Amino acid sequence: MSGQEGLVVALEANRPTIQASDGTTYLGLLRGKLRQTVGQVLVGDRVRFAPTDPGEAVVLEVAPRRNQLVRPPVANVEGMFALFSLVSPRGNRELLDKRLAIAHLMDLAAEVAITKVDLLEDPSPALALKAVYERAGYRVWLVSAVTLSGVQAWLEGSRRGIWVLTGESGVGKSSLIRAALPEATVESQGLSRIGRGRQTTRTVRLWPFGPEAWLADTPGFTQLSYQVADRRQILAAFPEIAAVRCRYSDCWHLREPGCEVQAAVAAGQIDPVRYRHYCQLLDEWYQPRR
Ligand SMILES: Nc1nc2c(ncn2[C@@H]2O[C@H](COP(=O)(O)OP(=O)(O)OP(=O)(O)O)[C@@H](O)[C@H]2O)c(=O)[nH]1
Ligand SMILES: [Mg+2]
Ligand SMILES: [Zn+2]
Repeated sequence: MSGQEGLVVALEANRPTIQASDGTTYLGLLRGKLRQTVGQVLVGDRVRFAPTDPGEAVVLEVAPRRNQLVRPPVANVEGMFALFSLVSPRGNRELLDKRLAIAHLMDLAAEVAITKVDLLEDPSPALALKAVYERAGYRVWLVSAVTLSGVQAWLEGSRRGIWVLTGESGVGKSSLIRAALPEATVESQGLSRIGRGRQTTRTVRLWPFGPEAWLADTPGFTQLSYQVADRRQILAAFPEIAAVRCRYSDCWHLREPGCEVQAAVAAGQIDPVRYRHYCQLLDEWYQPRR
């Protein structure tokens, strides 16, 4: 098929902004026939398009999606940065563990970033938290969008594809993007400041952060429920718990006597908060097929 290939980097009033591989952007139009077959285009869609008027293009084809998040609406997501702050406002560990579990269930790579470390008088709680998530198998970064400490190291983590920044409103997603990618400054502020006191992000937008790598600034990652038909999926989503060889092969590690996981929690080898969230999600997200 003719046309050029591009990536949908933004969507406003249902019109995609398409970026071609040479960096040129076009405001795209989806004709009725294509809209009937693919429905909506999403940020993250790979499309084939044909330029029409200067700066404008018509979408010819939308490539099949690897995956698709609903809230925020982004397609073809490769990984998730779960942002967490210990202060201003203090984050909720349950939401952090839910985000990481959802990443696993959706087959996304995941890393943790502890934000606003400039506000910590004592760094030890942040270091302790870092150790917990590293033991669980995640890369963990300590960053500040104010002093820029840790930002360069975080950026150099060599990743490909589309990565979403997730975390509660106010955790510092947009600030981290602005700190890491100064070229994102003007536009992201423009988008989020119109007529509002708070700078809450309202639209999804992709920013290049490496060769073939994109960061998505999204409004708060609100989809925090999930359903599994097999409880083993929940166990697998807590890698440090799944790694323990229990004496019973079919142990759920709840209250079974002699369970090695419970022993590891008691001995401080598994974080009790993570363990509690595992038990909770085993209940909350399990939906037996009828
Ligand atoms: N001291 C300090 N303040 C920060 C840091 N990062 C963000 N902030 C502040 O925290 C507030 C919220 O930051 P945002 O970047 O808008 O948060 P967000 O996650 O994008 O929030 P939503 O768009 O509402 O989801 C702003 O007032 C920032 O200035 C940081 O590293 N250090
Ligand atoms: Mg924001
Ligand atoms: Zn067990």
